[in-house]
Amino acid sequence: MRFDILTLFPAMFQGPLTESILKRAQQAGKITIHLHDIRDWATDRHRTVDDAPYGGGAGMVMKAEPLAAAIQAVQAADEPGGPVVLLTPDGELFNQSIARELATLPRLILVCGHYEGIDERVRERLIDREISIGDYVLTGGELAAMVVVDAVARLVPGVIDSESIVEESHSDFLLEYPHYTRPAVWEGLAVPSILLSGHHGEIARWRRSERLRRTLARRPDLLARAAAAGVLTKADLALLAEWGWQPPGSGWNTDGHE
Ligand code: 4G0
Repeated sequence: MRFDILTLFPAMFQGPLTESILKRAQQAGKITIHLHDIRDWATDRHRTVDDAPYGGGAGMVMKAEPLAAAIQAVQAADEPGGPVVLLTPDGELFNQSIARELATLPRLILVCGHYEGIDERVRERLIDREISIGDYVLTGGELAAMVVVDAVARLVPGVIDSESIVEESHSDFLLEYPHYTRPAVWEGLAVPSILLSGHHGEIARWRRSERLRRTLARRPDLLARAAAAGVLTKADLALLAEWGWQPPGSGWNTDGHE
């Protein structure tokens, strides 16, 4: 898969993209990441990329011409084309299912906005999709683009061990069970004895109940989705009922009224 990143600060990407798994994936030819400095498409002496907003107000807006020229040049530079995605707090909330969808594409073109955003006409004409990594504002789209590249790249076949992808948190709405490695006792804290027992059936049941316990405590919203998706077994539901949890919206009102 090919990633193109349009940014005013290409140097910000040295680090996250040149270390560890993303580095290996690039060396192995599973992914390529192409950085493009939007300022290279500015035409005036000062290489201007932003300007004051029409109508007044705080901050600056990314100018249409350099940004549009950059997007069009990068899109045309190679086959196949790919969707042009703007990272913005106004976008659709990024999640694992969007990451899976994007990982099926041959190419993704990511645009990192700065200042108060980009000229609306570029958004209208050239942006295919707008993604937000969460409900907070960053100084630019770069960190958001890195998050998207990382989450998508690891799903590209051959980038990481495929077993870790199926088993991971969020693929089946339950949080992960707790993990332990040696030593068996650290600072007086023992590893749960079941994990040292060698009883594989009991270990699997313990891990399942820990996943349910954690999801109930931290993300009851996910538990409701797991129930709705039908991924909870009778044993799961019995355990959850012991803890006082009932699938929401399952119908009967038990408060004695209506
Ligand atoms: C475009 C993404 C880009 C518009 C980018 C800001 C947070 C995210 C930027 C704006 C970003 C995110 C309208 C402020 C750059 N901040 N949550 N900052 N506006 O994904």
